[in-house]
Amino acid sequence: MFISFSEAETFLRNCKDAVIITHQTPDGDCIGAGFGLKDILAELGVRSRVVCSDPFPARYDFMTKDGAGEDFEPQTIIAVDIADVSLMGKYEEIYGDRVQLCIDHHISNKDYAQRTLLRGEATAACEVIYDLAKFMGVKVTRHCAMCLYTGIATDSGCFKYDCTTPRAHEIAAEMMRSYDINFARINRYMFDVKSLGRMKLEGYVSEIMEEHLDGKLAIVAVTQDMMKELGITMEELEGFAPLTIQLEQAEVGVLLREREDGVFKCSFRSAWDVNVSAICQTLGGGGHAKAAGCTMEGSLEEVKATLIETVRKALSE
Ligand SMILES: [Mn+2]
Repeated sequence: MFISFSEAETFLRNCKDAVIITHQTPDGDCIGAGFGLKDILAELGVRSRVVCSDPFPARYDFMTKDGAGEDFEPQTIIAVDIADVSLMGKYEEIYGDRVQLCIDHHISNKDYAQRTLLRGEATAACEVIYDLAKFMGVKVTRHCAMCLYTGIATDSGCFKYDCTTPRAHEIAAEMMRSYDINFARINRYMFDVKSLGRMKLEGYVSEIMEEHLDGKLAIVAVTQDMMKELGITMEELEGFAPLTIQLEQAEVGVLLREREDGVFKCSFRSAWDVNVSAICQTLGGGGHAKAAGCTMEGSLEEVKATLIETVRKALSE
């Protein structure tokens, strides 16, 4: 059931001992939303714990370093930035069928929770959470502001993607003005700093990038063997998807990453008009019109063939 800000406020003011679930392969938005909401709940006197099926990458330490929270038996189950229960990873089995509140910004949200606060037009889940905190009149601490800023900055590609709302800029301005956050440092760590392995991989990725469908589809496929050879992890590859649509002519770009179990995680990007969320939905995934994803099974060649055919159909529509 979709709910309003005031219904979400009533729920949060009356909850206790909350677990906040973030999605697997965590990014800046779900971590920022998780830890930002944890700070807001602390202001309300509610203790909470942030959980994730995968470890939080080191570059997000400034948000996570005070700890994910105490160990207690949760009485409240909250999900942030999670459109579908399957994205909870191992927490799907533990909490998936009893999520009491989901706060999200994905239009594709499956409404799996008892209550869903969804703002499909928001840049990031962090934008929804900031507006909720303002609506509730809850104090936003500097740490909370840094978390929420990070989610908005990362989901908007540093305020560059088409999904960036005027509100995202207004919130960023408020963050600078009122909370003295170190936005330049945050953005340096989110967008510029990379490992030597990753820098080398960028060169490699350019080399292995393929053009299909008269250059309208760019594919980069990275297998487990390649990751091992270059000493790079799945998480370090996060953020490579946008590189695919830097290619001149490309309308759709896909980054394929082979997981340890052999399944391919496919991250789609659209340069302009093609709705990649619709494409991913036909493949069992989802997301936004310009950034979406799915998983695909089979050999690399089979996966690529299916992918090319699916995108070819979408382009001819
Ligand atoms: Mn998000």
